[in-house]
Amino acid sequence: MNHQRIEVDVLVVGSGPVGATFARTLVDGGREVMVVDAGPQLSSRPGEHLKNHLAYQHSHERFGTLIRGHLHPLSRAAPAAVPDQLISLDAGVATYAVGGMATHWTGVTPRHHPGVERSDVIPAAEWDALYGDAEALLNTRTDLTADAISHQVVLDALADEYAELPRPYGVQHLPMAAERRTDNPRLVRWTGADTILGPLADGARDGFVLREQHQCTRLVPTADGSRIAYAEIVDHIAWRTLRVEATTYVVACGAVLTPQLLHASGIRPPALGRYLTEQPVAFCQVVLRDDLVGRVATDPRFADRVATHRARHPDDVLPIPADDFDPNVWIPVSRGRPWHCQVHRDLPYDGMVPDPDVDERLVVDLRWFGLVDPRPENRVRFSDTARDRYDMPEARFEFSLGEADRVRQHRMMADLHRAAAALGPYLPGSEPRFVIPTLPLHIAGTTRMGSDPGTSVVDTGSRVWGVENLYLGGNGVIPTGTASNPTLTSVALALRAARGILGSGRQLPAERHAHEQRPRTPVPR
Ligand code: KBG
Repeated sequence: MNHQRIEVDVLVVGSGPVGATFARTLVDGGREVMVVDAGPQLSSRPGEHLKNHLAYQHSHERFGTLIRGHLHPLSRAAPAAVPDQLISLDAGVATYAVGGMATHWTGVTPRHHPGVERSDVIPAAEWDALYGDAEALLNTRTDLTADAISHQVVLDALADEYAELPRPYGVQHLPMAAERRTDNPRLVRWTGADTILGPLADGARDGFVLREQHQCTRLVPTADGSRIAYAEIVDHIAWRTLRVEATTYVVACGAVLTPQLLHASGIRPPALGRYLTEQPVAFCQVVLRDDLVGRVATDPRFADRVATHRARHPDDVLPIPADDFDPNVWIPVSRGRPWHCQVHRDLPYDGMVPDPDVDERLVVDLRWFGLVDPRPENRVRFSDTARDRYDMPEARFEFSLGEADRVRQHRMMADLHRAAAALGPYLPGSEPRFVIPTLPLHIAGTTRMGSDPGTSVVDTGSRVWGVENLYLGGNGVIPTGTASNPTLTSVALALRAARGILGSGRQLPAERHAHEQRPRTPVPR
């Protein structure tokens, strides 16, 4: 293996939505950025959502099969003597790919509830502005399926059932980072890291380079530990190591791989890997009730579409066109309801076999995500001896629910039953259950933000305590227990951190001095 030394302005490790947010913001602000990702680039436009390909647009099964191969186990599962029935965190998974998990995510991007989920280390007004900017970057919108027939049927039935919920916490459209194509509204363009990168993804801007299959294995601190001196990067394509010297380092490679890299680098603040949270998922599928389906035929909102469908398919007993979109309906977290309710068709869970006798147009998926309290004893631990497939410290999870967590999950399950009853009978084999192995993949808290270095890893600007040029991003930074999908919040926090980097005099005087004195090695594209 040969070696090469490279100097860059900012090194970003990880090219998922959060790494892309840092890159875009910093390049827009005049910094030069090199992004590295251990995984391969799977699309010609870097970091594109794989569901944008026609083959996967309309088959949850086929897409599920594809992405299962993209979920790499992080640890050898150590089965518990008495398995928990509500959640299991024996083995986590990570996506190694340019674009990270946004190559296959569902794009569900709700704001976190101000009192129940959101951290108060950031002022409320600032949260609102950050969320607005993050939504714009992710192209989050609520109109993806707003006009679909089954969406409106489900929305109306649940709105009737939950009539007591006050605005803005009632039944509503699910915010999704995805948009119907204008050239062909049958197709959806799902947001990927490429969406966030914008012109950077088209190679249309100087000052940006993205390197696939470049794995950062170590950040090497200066002798006093106050700064990162350089990063060691294994280039798996040319089989060489790079010594990358940057003025600023950002690590955003997921809630497990980010603390793993810090651990491998000997940067081990007391809270690293601790306060881990994950969301238990209560799940079931129902078959839409006959009376709800029957009303479609007489509903004036659907008259044209039903008539066209009947003319084309006179033998079809259902009034719903085959190309109607699945529902995407949301009941947000609110006080007294600390769970996120998502009615959304998605990949089948382990062991689920579709029943060919049930018409897919009638199947509705209900996923309720629960909140668990952050506790220091819930953690990912990294080995100093065992190595994973990427030759990094092997991860092991120590995670259990507290008593309050359990009570909350059972209340959530009762609520799932209530919602299901408003929509129809359970699909046989998909009666309500907690999903095991746990699959929202919303691990958070492992590099948490805070104002106390004893109980957090980064400060409120996402900078690692005591290391002046090292910033972290991703769900690991979220310090609170949450029930809603975390990506929007992580992107919001990344925006704040990147703006902080830009605003902090761009570079500290010592940095600028060192930086200016070194001859710049141009980074080859
Ligand atoms: O349904 C999805 C959901 O949208 C999500 O964010 C999570 O990652 O996985 C769920 C599947 O259980």
